[in-house]
Amino acid sequence: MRNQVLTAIAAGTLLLGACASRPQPQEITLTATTMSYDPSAFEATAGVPVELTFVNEDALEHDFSVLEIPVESVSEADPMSAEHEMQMGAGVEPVLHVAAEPGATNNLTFTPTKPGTYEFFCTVAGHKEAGMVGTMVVLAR
Ligand SMILES: [Cu+2]
Repeated sequence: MRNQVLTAIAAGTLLLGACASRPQPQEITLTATTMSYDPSAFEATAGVPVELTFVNEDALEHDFSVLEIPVESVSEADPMSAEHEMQMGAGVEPVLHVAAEPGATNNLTFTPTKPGTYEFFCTVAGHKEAGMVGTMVVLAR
């Protein structure tokens, strides 16, 4: 009897341990204002899903793009943003991209897999040059 109780406790502890090791998504809200991002820098953790909420408070269309970054499980809530005009060289496709119309909000979920410092920017013509650029720091888990 006593052994059965101990076995049950041990199994319960194992289950708790399994739950604790699954990473909770990191929720990040990034706001586009007049030709800038707020915040202009944020941190993420490698191997932990990022749920990015992109809020456009400006009167112009904006996006959040990262050209090169090792990621997995990328999904964009509103695929309309894939169709918006990106002012990039032919054949250049950012790994991460989410756009929002003026006053709109869009979402992007992704899991960065490699620690490092990555630049994000707006692909609309002239916006990066006007200051729509920021830094995402991916920390080791
Ligand atoms: Cu922009």
